[in-house]
Amino acid sequence: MSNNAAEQLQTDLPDLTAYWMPFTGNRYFKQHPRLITSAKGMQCFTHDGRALLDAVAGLWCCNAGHCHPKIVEAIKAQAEKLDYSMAFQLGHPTAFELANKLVKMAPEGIDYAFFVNSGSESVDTALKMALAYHRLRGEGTRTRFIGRERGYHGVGFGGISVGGMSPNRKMFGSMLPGVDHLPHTHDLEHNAFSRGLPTWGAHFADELERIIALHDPSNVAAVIVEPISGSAGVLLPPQGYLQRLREICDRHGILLIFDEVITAFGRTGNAFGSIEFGVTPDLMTCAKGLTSGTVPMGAVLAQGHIYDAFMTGPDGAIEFFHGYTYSGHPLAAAAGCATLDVYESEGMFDNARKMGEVLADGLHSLKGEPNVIDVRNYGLLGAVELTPIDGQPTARAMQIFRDCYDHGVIIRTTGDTLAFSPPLIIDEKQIETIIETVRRALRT
Ligand code: PXG
Ligand code: PLP
Repeated sequence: MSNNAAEQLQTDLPDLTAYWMPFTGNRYFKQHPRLITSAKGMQCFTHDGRALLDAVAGLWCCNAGHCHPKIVEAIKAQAEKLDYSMAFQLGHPTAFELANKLVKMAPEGIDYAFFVNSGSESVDTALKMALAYHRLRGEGTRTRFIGRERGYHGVGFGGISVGGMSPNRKMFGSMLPGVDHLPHTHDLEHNAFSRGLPTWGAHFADELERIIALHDPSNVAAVIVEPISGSAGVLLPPQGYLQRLREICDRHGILLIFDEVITAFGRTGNAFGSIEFGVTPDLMTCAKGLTSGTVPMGAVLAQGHIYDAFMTGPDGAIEFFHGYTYSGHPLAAAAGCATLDVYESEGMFDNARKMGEVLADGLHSLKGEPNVIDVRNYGLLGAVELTPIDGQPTARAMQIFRDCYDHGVIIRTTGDTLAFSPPLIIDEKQIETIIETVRRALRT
């Protein structure tokens, strides 16, 4: 593109003043705007006419690639037919269709889907379900939750309370009472550069016994963890760890909630992390890839015994006083149905598994590059951890992010970790481009 054309595009920028951007350095951004104006497949196109390879699938969500024609078509058709219908006491067919498709895809024993609009809402909904479940069964003293350090469960008050990301918590007072946290499972000394799940560290799960004993099991409602922590930098569960959490919860009548907002819909090479790891939670949250990021939507998936506990009052009475104006929104439901269909018809989970190996090879080949202190991978998820610059945490990773952006690749950073979670449609050549762009940036 000529300089003139690029300048022309620059002047087409909207006024950036009024929008208070989420999780963004607003002042820096508005001086150095990076706007995506269109996207297709693996690529995003910027306001100044550049094409970028998307190594994060938007924000871990566009699993089917951007603007998949079948998903776009389904949204258009739904918008023309039914824009919205009352979500409480009335229904519409597409939401039921999506719930059926979802529970078919979910692990054995998960039979019900409750719709929400985001991962954060799915977490708050699951926590409320857990509290009400125990109360309905006459165990109303079970009100405590156990989350995990470095867990990310969205930004609702429930989610930040059980979550373990300090910056997301520190400004917001005491949050939900009665929450405790497991230790995270990240250990560079024993597990640096593990390929796939680390073999060392299942004993981190035993901390749960200690925490439960401290509070007494009769006071504990649920344990919530991500099968793989995504947002904190792709922290993997040691082999056997999730199984041990399940066993301990079962022993004490405590519900296990898996937050699968990132790990669901092919990220691990399987439909859900819980299927991949062979551990079925009582409740499971999901969002993001449910509609491939096209229309906001999340869901809580529940085992039959949870749903059944609610279905006990008089006929016609509301069983769960909870829901959102846009629960099961027609456009989101149509997008979800089309998305689950293309995952299946185009073999995207299989591709994710296959390409996951290529991504793992590529990422682990970065061992030995300047400042690389760990590489982690599972399925189409990966992370490269860097030594922080003295006194300037996060600055090194931000430098790499900006360098990659300038050289045509969008990556994600969290702390001083680079994170990778590309659309499931990625091919070998695109993975190579990502790896070599990162390698170049690390050497700069
Ligand atoms: N749970 C998990 C496990 C998540 O990863 C949420 C809940 C919240 O979802 P919503 O849709 O409310 O954002 C998430 C979201 C990042 C990043 O940079 C991660 C998320 C969202 C935005 C950025 O790692 N995860
Ligand atoms: N605030 C007010 C005043 C409302 O009327 C509603 C919904 O009716 C909400 C918040 C919640 O909105 P939503 O259902 O979209 O979460």
